[in-house]
Amino acid sequence: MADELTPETPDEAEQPIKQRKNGLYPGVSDELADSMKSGWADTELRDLQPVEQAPNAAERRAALSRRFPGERLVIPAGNLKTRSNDTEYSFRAATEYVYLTGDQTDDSVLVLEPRGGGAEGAEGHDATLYRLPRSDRENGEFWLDGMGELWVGRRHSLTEAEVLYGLPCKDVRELADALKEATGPVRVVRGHDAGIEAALTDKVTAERDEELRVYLSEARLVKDAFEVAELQKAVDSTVRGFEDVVKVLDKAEATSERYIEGTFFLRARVEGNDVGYGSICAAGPHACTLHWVRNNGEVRSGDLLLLDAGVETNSLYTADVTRTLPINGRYSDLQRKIYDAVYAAQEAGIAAVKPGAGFRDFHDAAQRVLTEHLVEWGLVEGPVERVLELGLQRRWTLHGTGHMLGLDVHDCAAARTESYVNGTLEPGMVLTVEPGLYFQADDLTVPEEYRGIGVRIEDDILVTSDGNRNLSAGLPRRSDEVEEWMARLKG
Ligand SMILES: [Mn+2]
Repeated sequence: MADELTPETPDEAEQPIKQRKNGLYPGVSDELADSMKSGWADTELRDLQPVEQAPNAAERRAALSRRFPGERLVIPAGNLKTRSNDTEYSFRAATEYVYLTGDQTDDSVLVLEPRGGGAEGAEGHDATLYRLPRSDRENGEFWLDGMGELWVGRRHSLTEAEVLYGLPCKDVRELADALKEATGPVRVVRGHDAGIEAALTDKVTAERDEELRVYLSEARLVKDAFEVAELQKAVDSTVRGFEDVVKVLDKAEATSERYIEGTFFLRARVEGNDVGYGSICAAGPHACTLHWVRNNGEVRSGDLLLLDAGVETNSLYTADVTRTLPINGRYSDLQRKIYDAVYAAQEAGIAAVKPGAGFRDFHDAAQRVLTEHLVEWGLVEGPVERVLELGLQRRWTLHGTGHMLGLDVHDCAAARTESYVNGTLEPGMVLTVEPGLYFQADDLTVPEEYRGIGVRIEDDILVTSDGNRNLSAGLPRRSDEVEEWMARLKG
């Protein structure tokens, strides 16, 4: 083994790709190779405690086990993705894997094995976490392999991971072969680990795998106490990130929207894992581009800034908040008129969020208020009922009024229509309420002064037993309160 990894005469073609791609000098003497095998302290961590959400993850696995009795279930964390040449994007574990384990380690795979080989009468599953062990010092992989710990950082040993996640752990490098040999029904969460999927290619069907994905999406519709607390943390960091942005608007005016993106990102990286999605830092007419993430535009006094951004916590729960701010601290009359209409629509939407209400109700409530204003302003011919029936308001309202929020910003996206869009709100659901009005810069159907104005207000709302709680109430929403808040921050 050592000879293959430490050739005296470098033969590039014979070397593992990962070894070459980190640019390690391949000529390694036997003496150096021997030296690198020993002289390292024992660093095993022996006083670890389970991660906070380990009991929650165990309950989720138990529910999953009940839904798919007798079947082998394979849930990969995913692998690093190449950005360019030999650099990779920062890793973000698959939501399904995180939800069921509390772990975020790349190349790991959770497997639920039916007890008794799935035989009639056997109940439940045994869960195993397959993951990369610590790098071997004997064969040199820890410093000669691109995935070695010397390059990428220390990993938890399998024993440490067993304590952290409350699951037996095995070497993931044995998993593909084991899956190829295994018999019986099996399902895999697709789209995260091509190697694992290749090992299962003859044993799975798209339809059955989709049922697993749908189940794991619907299971996340109602959040537990840990998840609600994490979402509140994400929102609280996001509030601070918005305050950071207000304080540097003069610097953004001197540079570009990128200054806003960078400022918010700093808060996200210091207090959390990352931003939960690309920050939309849309000044002036860019506010009318719904997913404006180029963020390379000018920031001008007198324009609005639509900032749609969310911090993702270290446990990977994300906020999703939007404020539309006057860059100079004060809305113009027309900006305020449009802003106040969106605010009224959001108020109506939030009021419709309560247990037992339909998921569509808050959307309908907000759309009605927006439409009433559009008719009142003479932008579309009434009556309001006719406009709503034909959906004519959508030229300016553009998108749905909200979505579930959690580990994914658009959480539970694979849930069936009957359990989500046509479903009923329950305590523990967390969703956004985010109406908007957008007048495109080239929209000849509206008066010229409207053109290039876009307003969205978005908050993160928890359904409670008697109504709802606005998790992002820490950020002012009413136009006069936004102005006061900005004045205070700008000092
Ligand atoms: Mn949103």
